[in-house]
This record gives sequence, C-alpha cells and structure tokens, in this order.
Amino acid sequence: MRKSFKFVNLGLVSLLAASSLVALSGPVAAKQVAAPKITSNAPAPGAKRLHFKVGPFEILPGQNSIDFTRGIPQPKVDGFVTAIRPDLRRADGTIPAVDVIHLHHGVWLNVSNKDATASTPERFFAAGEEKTAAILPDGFGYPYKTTDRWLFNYMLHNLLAKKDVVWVTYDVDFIPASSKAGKSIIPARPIWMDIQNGGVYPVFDAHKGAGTDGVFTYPDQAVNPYPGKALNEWTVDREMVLVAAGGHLHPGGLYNDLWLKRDGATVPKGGAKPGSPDTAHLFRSNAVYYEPAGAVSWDVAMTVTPQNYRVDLKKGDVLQTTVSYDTAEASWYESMGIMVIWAADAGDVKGRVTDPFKKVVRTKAVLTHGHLAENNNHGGKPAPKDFVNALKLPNQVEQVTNIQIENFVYARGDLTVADSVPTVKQGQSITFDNSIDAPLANGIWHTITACKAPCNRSTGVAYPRANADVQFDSGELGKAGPPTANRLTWSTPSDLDTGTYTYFCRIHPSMRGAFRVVAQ
Ligand SMILES: [Cu+2]
Repeated sequence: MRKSFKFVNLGLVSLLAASSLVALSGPVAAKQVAAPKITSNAPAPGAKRLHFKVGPFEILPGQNSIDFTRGIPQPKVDGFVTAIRPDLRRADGTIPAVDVIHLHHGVWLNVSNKDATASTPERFFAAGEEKTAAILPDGFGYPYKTTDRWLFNYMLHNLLAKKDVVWVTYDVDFIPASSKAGKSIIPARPIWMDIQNGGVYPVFDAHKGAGTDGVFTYPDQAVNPYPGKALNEWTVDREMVLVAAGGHLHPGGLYNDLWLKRDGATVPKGGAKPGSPDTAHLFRSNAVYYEPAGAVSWDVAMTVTPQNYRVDLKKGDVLQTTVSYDTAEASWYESMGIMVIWAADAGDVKGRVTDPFKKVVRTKAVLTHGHLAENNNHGGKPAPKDFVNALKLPNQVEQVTNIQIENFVYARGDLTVADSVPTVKQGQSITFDNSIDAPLANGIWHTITACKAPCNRSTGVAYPRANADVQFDSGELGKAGPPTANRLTWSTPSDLDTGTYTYFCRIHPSMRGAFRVVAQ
C-alpha cells in the first residue's frame, strides 16, 4: 500500500498520493502520475470579486489562542457567494512568512443559519495555512441575505516573541440576486465533515510509526477514537447532489477522503472502501507538497473537486470522512481532518449526476493555487551561531529535577545558550514548568516535543520536526482550555534509556533544549 503513496519528483514539485490524481475514486491505485491543474482564478460568470478584511489583529508574542470576532464585513446586497479566497496580510499588504506568523485556522460562520452537521452556527468556509479557496461550480451559489450575520473564528499563531499586527483578508466572488445571473443560480449549502466534528478544537495526534507502512488513517486505525457516537459521520437529511468538496489537514497530512454508506447497497468493483462493500468512495482531497523535504510543512496545496463533479446522495445515506497522515518519519500532534462539501437539492440539479452505487466516482481533481512564497523558508540548514550541539557538551554536575521555562527560554539546557547539559538519573524524571510565561500576553504556551538529536539546524516551515526515535510531547503547557493541555507542568518519561534527548517547542520552533539521562 505504502508504495503507491511515495513521493514522485516532477521538477520542483513533490507530488503525493499519485494514485488519486488520475483515478480519484480512490482505494485502487492508478499508475499514471500527472500534476493536478490549477483551476481558473476568474470569478464565475456574472460574479464580482469583493475584497474584505477583518482586523487589525494584534498578535501578541508567542500567541496561539482561539478567538472569535463578530460583525465582520459582508456583502451589502442579497445574492450568492460563488467563491471565497483567504489570506493573511500586514498593513503594508505583505503576507507574513509562515514561520513567523500563520493562520493556524480561520472559520467563517453564518449565525443566521443552523449548521447541517453540528449544533453551531452554519460553518460555511474554513482555511488554514494551505489557503485553499472554496469555489462552487459555475451556476451554483451559497445564498446570502443582508440580514445574515457572519462571524469569524480564528487561531492566529505568532511563532516569535515579537508582537505583530495582521488582517485576515477574504475575497468573495458574489452574484447579486437582482442580476441576470442571480436569477438562474442554483442554491448550494455547506456541509461540514470533520473527524472530530463539533469540537472547538477538533484535533487528534498521529504518532510516528502508527498505522500501516507509514500511513495512519484516522479514525479507522485509532484505538477507541469516539467513546460515544462517531463524530466523522453525518446522515444525509434529504435527496441531494454533492457539487463541491475540498479537504483541510496539517503538515504531515496526505489526504482527506469522503465516503458514502448506503445500507444494503453494493458499490461497483473498485469503488468501495476496503472491507466495506456498502461504502463508496466519493472524493480524495490530496495534499500536494511543494516542500522539498516532503509531507512535513505548510508548503502544500490541497486538491478540490472539478467543475463537473456531481454525486447523488439519498436521504438516509451516511457520509463519512477520514484523514491520513504520514507517520513514517515523525509524529504530528494536534492534527486536523476536515472536509467542507457543498450540496444542492436534487430537484434543482439538471444534467449528469453519478450514483456512486451504480458507477465508480472518478474525478480529476484540481488545485486552487500552487506554491505560496510565504512558505519559502524551509529551515534545516546548519546554524552553529544559533544553536549548540548538545551531543558535544559535558554534563551539568548536579542532577536536575525541575526546568523552568521563562521568556521563551528553557532555564537549563536551552540550545541557544547552553554550555552543559542538565542530567537526570535513569528511572527519574525532569518536570518542566511553564507557570511564568503561560499567564502572559494572550497566553504563551510552550511544548517539550522530542526531535532527533542534535536538533540544532535552522528554524523554518519544515524544521524542526517531532522525529525522534523515542517520542515524547508535553502538550501545550497552559491552563486555558483548548488548545492547551490545561496544566502548566509536564514530566519526562521515567523509563528513558541513558542518552542525550533533544526537544523543541512546537509552538515556537526556535525554542530548543536538551537533557541527558545518566546511569544510576
Ligand atoms: Cu514555546
């Protein structure tokens, strides 16, 4: 299985999951490899591009908090949204580098509508640093009324100890209801599919080595992912036609899949979910990595459905989403798997529609953009001026049981300043304490996450990574609800073998440290 998902170099572009680029229907690997096309950036016929922005957001040092803002700019007349394109900008219009500030995620909600799949306002658009545009096929639109109230939920992440000010921009392609194009448009509604649907912070951890042959699929390969009801499923509530879909995942992610289960039905050969003959594959949104190091950074774009995608869904069918991460080389903590799909009522749609239980859905997916320049600092270069090599440093004489974190520095063994390595006797642990930084600014939360020694190369979108042979991760040390671990301290495992362990902060990756376990 793993073989069909290896990297294929096409010039500068590393393409993943080549199988699905041609026969996107899925589980069956095709041999041909081609770069997906980037879809047209032009507004749909009759649509105008409206430029909106929300902000300014003052992004305090080290910030990684989840916030909401109401009353964001929206169109001034009734009509239809046909596309949305997100970005993050400073006052001078420049886009911050992803290793400095990034849009961890933004979700646009319509408070005036009820969400199809959760007890929240209607979630109609989401973006992370991959900045995928939502584009409805020509002739379809998301109905909008001036009485609608939009809300923006965001997590803006400041990777540095320096304040910054940014705006989130969103270009909305819009057809006024009163226009000629507006008279014939078919309404489509957003359906939010999520592997942890309904959560404020819908994440899971993909651990190095988990899954099969370096690929971990959630929730299918997770142990007891849902103590209650399956959060990655939704029962179709009316006869409808799926017209668009696109995935969201984080670095390390390979693809989001969309499936449809119909009780008693049988999927035609080649189109079923492995082991589930009544569950059809509808779409795979592939992560296409431009990142030279592979599936390890935000230098990625997601494929989405093409203009002609139409799939028939019957009332009572069960939609399901899964997400797969590359776990061969590293762990990916706090990972997401979201697919926002768009559907129209079946009676409104004319023309060819595929019934996935009669015909395998084959889709030539497209990209909404290519490589983005804000991902150009990959990191991973020698950086002897910035970080020491802890493997070459002597032991600190006294044993350590506690390491305080203060002002973005690990008090002992910080790789930016250390001349010796704090040591602990085998069988004992060191407790890291973030009680000084955590209450500051908007919350400054740090992690202690194992990276492969010496972990002293330059910081960038692809470095460092949670790639140590012996994995550990503290979670975000803070007491502020999601995304924090709701505690300020964390202790190293007491069962570590003797040796030198290096670690970094996932939130502020230029924070690095080391400790050493010595024999009793
Ligand atoms: Cu930190």
